[in-house]
Amino acid sequence: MSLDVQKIREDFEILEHTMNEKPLVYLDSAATALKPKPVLEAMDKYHTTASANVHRGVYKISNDATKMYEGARKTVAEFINAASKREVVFTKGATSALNLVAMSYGLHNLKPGDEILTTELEHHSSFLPWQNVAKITGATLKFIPLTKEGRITTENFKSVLTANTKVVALTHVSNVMGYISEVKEICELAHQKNAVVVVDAAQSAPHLEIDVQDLGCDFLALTGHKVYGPTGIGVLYGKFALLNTMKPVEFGGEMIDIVEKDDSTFKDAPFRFEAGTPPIAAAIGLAAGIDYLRGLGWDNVRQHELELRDYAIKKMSEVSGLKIFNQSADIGIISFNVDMVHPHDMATVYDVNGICVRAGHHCAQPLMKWLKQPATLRATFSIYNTKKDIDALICATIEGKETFGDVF
Ligand code: C6P
Repeated sequence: MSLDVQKIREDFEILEHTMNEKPLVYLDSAATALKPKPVLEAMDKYHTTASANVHRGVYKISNDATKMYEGARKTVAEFINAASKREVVFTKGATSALNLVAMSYGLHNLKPGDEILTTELEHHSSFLPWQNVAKITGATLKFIPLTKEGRITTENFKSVLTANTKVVALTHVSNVMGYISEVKEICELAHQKNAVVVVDAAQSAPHLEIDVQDLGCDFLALTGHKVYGPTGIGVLYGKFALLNTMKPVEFGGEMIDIVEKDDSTFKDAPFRFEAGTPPIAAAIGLAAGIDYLRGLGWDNVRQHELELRDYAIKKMSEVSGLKIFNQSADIGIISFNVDMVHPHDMATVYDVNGICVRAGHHCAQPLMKWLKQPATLRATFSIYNTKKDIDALICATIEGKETFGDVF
C-alpha cells in the first residue's frame, strides 16, 4: 500500500492557502512540519473540555488533564520503544532536551582529561551544549572524522574512541545532509569504554521508526513540531537508571519531594526535570501528531519520501549549474546551490513563486565550513509533498538562474 497523498493533504488546511498569490508549496518540513487537523483537534479538546493544570488539582477536569498529559507520555514511550514512560521527559524541544543532558549529566560527570566525541555534522543544538560543558569542566572536545561524503561511520568512530571517551554526542540524521548515522554500532563500541551516547533524533523521528532499546543509546532527543505536533514541546529519552541519578537543572513547582528552608529533595525522573506547569496542550498535540504519523504506516511513509527524493535528485541533476551536496541522502533532504546565485537570492525567487525552501547555514556552521559553503539551499520532502511540488521547485530554480545568474 502507498500513501494516499491527496487525502493526507486534506488534513493540512494550510495547503489550501496561497503564498504570494501562488499555491503554497511547502518544502521546509525539516525546519518544521505542517500540522494536521487531528493535532489541532486534540489540543482544542484539551482546551475546551479539561483546561486545567496537571498533577495538582483534585477536581475532575484536573484529573482529566493529568490523564491526557500522562497518556501523551505513554504514546511517546511507545513511539520510541522506551522500556518505561518514566524514561520520557517532556521539554520545550530538542534543544532544551540536549541542553538538559549536558547541564545535568555532562557538568556533573566530566573532568579534565575526559573526552567528548562529536561531529562537524551536528546541528548547533547538539554541538554547543557540549562545547560549553568542555569549557566549564576542562574535558576535551574531539571530532569523529567525516567520510568524503560527510557521513559518520563506525570505522571513523573507532579511530578516535579511547579509554578517556566519556560522552558521544551525535546526530541520528543530519538536518543538512540527510544521512543516517550508524548509531547502534557506535553505541555498542562506546559502551565497551563505558561512555554514554546522546543521540539527536530531531530529524530522524519524522522519517524512521525509532527503537531506543535496539539502538542502545543512553539519551535521545526529539522535537514535537517536526513530527507534526506543535512547537514548544520536545522529548528527552534517558535510561531510567541514568536519569534518576541526575540532578535537576530547573527548580520550581511539582518537581519536589520535600522542601525545607535549608535543603530539599526531588521527585524521581521524569518529574524532577519538569519544573513548573508543563506544556500540557503541546504534549497532547505531540501525541496526536505521533498517532497520525504512525497511522500512515512507516513503510508507506518511507517509500513515499524515497520516491520524492529520487525524483528530485533526477530532476535537479538535469539543471546545469545546480550542485547537490548530498547525492546519496538517506531521507528526503536535499542540500544544494546554484552556480553564481546566492542561496538567499534563490530563496526569494522561490518565495515569490509560493515555494518555501530554507536558505542559510541551517544552524550547522561547522558543517558549512566542512562543505566550504557560506550557506546552502535545502529542500525537504514530507508525507504531503508531491512530484508537482518538485516540478514547481525546478521551474523556479531555472527562473532564478536566469534572473540572477546573468548578473555575474
Ligand atoms: N532544525 C532546521 O531547519 P528545536 O529547535 O529544539 O525544535 O530543534 C533543534 C534541532 C536539533 N537537532 C537537529 C538535527 C535539528 O534539525 C534541529 C532543528 C531546524 O534544520 C531548525 S534550525
